[in-house]
Amino acid sequence: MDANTASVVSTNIRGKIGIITICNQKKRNALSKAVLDGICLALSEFERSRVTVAVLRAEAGSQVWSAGHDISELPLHTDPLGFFDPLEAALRAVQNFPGPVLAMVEGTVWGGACDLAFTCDILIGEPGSSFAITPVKLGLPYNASGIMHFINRVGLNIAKEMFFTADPIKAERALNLGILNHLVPKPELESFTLAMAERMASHSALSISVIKEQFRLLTNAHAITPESFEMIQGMRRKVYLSHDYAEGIKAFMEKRAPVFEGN
Ligand code: LCV
Repeated sequence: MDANTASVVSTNIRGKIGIITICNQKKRNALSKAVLDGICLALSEFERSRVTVAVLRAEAGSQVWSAGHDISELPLHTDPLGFFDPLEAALRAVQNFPGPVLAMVEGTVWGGACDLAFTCDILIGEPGSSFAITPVKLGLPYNASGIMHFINRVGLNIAKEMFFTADPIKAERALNLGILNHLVPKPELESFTLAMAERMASHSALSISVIKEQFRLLTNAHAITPESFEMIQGMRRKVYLSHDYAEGIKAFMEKRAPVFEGN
């Protein structure tokens, strides 16, 4: 990891368990390219080091697990969530890591960080955890793979509510909806998460890796015609080239409410 990445992501290996900590609190752990590259590099390092279970967390005491994509790095006039973009690469790195990735969620989760947490295999939260997906606040066209992550995690109705309202889902409801696997008191969050990681690490990593890959293939298996794919891309292009998207980013940077005109 280069100095820039290492300044916002730290890693720690304890036997077969690898811990990735996002430490960018001054920007509320926003997912900058450096953070996202750090997550990818950490997972690659874990694989080389024969780590079989990963934990993704923020620093202890964080009020915000992650504020989502670093808005200052969102590109204008091009797809902001392209296949090779840092967030998408990190989401695939989590899915392709050959072992469970546990999201240890302390604090609130926003936007692309919600997609990142939902892409993890297990989510463990504390009473201050909440989850919000927020493209409509920026006028941003989320992408099909990301929408599928939400449908797979919470089902169609709740996924639509999350996307159309951008409202945070708080911890208790997140547990009831199956977003959280477990909701534990904040002081127990780390010990509970690491104990589960230890149990997973004590089992056959080979068996787990093949079962995890089958989960990925089965949940991603949605036939879509080339024409439908091209229609999705065309619709999304209209949005990311729109006034609304440019206005959404500008408003955030100017710390004011956006004025969307629907074009
Ligand atoms: C850059 C930030 C950010 C940030 N980027 O602290 O979902 S999608 O499709 O939209 C996707 C593209 C995506 O993920 O977009 C980002 C979605 N995220 C959000 O909408 C959350 C934006 N952030 C917030 O609402 C607040 O920052 C929360 C509620 C997370 C925390 O509020 P709090 O009052 O504790 P501040 O807002 O004062 O933020 C502290 C510093 O972090 C920066 C923010 O600009 C501020 O910087 P300055 O100190 O330089 O003013 N920051 C926060 N989030 N996503 N920068």
